[in-house]
Amino acid sequence: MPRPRNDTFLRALLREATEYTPVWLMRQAGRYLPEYNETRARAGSFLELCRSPAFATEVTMQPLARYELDAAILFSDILVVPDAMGLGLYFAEGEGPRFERPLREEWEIRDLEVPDPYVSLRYVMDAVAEIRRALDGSVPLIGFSGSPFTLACYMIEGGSSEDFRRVKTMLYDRPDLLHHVLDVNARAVTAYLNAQIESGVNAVMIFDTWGGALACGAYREFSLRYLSQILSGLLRSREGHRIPAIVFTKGGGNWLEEIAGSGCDAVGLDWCVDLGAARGRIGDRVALQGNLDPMVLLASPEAIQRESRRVLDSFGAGPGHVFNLGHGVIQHTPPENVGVLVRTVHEYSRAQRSGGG
Ligand code: 1CP
Repeated sequence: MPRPRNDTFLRALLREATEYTPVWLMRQAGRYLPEYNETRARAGSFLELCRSPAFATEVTMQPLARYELDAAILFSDILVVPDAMGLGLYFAEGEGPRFERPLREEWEIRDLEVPDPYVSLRYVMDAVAEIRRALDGSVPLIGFSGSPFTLACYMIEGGSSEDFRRVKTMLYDRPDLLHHVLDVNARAVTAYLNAQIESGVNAVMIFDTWGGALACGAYREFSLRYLSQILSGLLRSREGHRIPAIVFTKGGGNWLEEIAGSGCDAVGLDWCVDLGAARGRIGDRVALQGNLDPMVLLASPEAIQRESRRVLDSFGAGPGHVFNLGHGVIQHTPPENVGVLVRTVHEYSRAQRSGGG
């Protein structure tokens, strides 16, 4: 498998020089795109999109047909892993994800097993192979997983939560039990990401969306430790090419040095940190990905240009930046605004490199 023709994203993750700053967006395929909603209606449901390699390929490719994005991201969801562990994922209309069998009893936790990704998540590996064929060597494909802690939040709460009270009660009352869940999750995520790598993804990203909800010491013990465990077990190259790993802890601004020391190649940043300051703290060790506030995409083209230039100026000259939002594209985003953003990032970062920015 040769490297993609446009490998700007991969080079930036490895802190190599690039002609411009590469850009992709979390949730670049999703409900803000009318063609996504059309495919989803045809598929019948969101889970059918994920479970059918043909539909997953179709929606993965949709944002790439519209915008000059520098990477594709596998269309799936972090919650397919606990589903493969037998928890029974479903989406109640308008309610977000839920599990039929959340972890409530100690025996349910003791019974958890690491799923074989080639068996119960075969459809994801088939999607990876089919997306690679559709991409035809154009841009890199990003594989992903949730972090052990973020997955545990959904597995223990039974769905989305505002306060994480069940998982936090377990953390303080029965840390041994939570550690058991996290260890199983870490082994499951390692096997799952390695299977994605063997199936053809060019980079991987771990979404630690709820790590930032933890108290300071608890973050180290219950999230970061398991991120490091995964990173030490990942296949880091395929056919002589490094497979970079990105860690994104939303709300992790306090712990950037420690995240950078977890063994990852790049750190994802939400919009609460100053990119230039983050670079000063860790940018000589890892690449940085982020960090525009997703709400900027609801504003005028002028505001989008101004705010995306501000992010590029904040990073400044030199390699090691992948432009992204600080979290996913929201549903209410006008699709043409994403085009404004992608064009601005490409044009302005080229000009920056030639001294005109
Ligand atoms: O109704 C629909 O069509 C479903 C909306 C949707 C989409 C488009 C969900 C349900 N998941 C996804 C896709 C998805 N999820 C991707 C696709 C690739 C991309 O284009 O980026 C990715 C990477 C995810 C990852 C994901 N799922 C995360 C981590 C990233 C993040 O956004 O923080 C989390 C927390 C989830 C859980 C989840 N799945 C779906 C929703 C609405 C949620 C969040 C629920 C909550 O707020 O707790």
